[in-house]
Amino acid sequence: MKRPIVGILTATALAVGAAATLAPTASAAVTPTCSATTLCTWKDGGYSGASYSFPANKYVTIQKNDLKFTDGSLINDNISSVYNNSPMRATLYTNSNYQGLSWSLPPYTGIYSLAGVYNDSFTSIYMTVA
Ligand SMILES: [Ca+2]
Repeated sequence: MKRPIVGILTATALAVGAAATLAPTASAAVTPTCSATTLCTWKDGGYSGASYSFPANKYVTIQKNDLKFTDGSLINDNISSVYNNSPMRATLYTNSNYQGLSWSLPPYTGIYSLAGVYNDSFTSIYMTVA
């Protein structure tokens, strides 16, 4: 009788692990280096690697602007961590023109490491008064 029970528990643990892997990791504990009143983006997870800071007073379609990180690589479909160091709300979208899947960041919050469908996928960003 023990074997079936162990089997069920293992399957449940694996399902929880898979779900956690797909969700972005929000982190309030780590505050990155990010200029005031900007939305900072990084090529790599952990607020590391090449970066780019968007002024927190406009919306941006990354793809159309051909914006690049500090190392010259395209920002489009390449953001792996982001921090909103501004009093505005920032919503990032996987498609241009603020469409597709989205992730909304309240003021002064970030995503330490994007994962799953959100990693290397953002193409437009819209910022509004929080
Ligand atoms: Ca990346």
